[in-house]
Amino acid sequence: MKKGFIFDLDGVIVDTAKYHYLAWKKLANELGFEFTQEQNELFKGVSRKRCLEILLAIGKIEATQEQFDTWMIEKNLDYLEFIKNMDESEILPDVPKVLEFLKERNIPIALGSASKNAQPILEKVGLLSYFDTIVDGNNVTKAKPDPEVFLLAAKQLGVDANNCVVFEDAVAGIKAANAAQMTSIGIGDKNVLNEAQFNFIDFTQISTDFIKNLI
Ligand code: B16
Ligand code: MG
Repeated sequence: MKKGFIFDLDGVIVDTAKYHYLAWKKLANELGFEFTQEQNELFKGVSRKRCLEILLAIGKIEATQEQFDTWMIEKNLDYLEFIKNMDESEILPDVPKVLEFLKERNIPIALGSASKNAQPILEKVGLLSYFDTIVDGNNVTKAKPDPEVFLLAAKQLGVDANNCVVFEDAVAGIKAANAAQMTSIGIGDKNVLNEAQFNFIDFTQISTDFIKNLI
């Protein structure tokens, strides 16, 4: 039985949430309201468009389509500026160890992210070559919790969905993995990610024996 492994990006491989937060906060402040780290939790795994809708609801701001489009672009330009100098030091602990372990065993690896900036981020941190395919916000029409992103990743890996394992840090991502009939592994707070089949605080807690059992 051929197995496949799918990794989310933000919160699993790198912590880009802090840069998304800075960019959204800058926009909120320009529009005249505060945006807190706590509110930023709602944005994890959520598409850029949906994030702006939530942000404007928080600020009680009504936007024309033109303003909405301008603010989407502005936020992304600021985000790109914040991530400009990202490098391998921003990879979350033990992620390369797990990728290497899978690679040595010829296990197909995919990225399954909501971000439209996924590929340049993987390049910046030097992990791009580990991935056999990348499915991100540029390739899907339905956002997580819809399983589209993971089903497409499985298809591109040539692996049956029920033989795929997904690492996710967002509730919507765990729901998407479960809806795709995949093995869902929550990375982060197990009380938040309580729908995941397995939970770990981060990759340092995942043993090679655990991965071997999944293969
Ligand atoms: P972009 P993930 C998600 O990444 C982030 O968690 C989420 O906060 C962000 O809004 C989304 O990507 C879109 O990102 O603006 O770069 O297209 O966790 O799915 O890897
Ligand atoms: Mg994530």
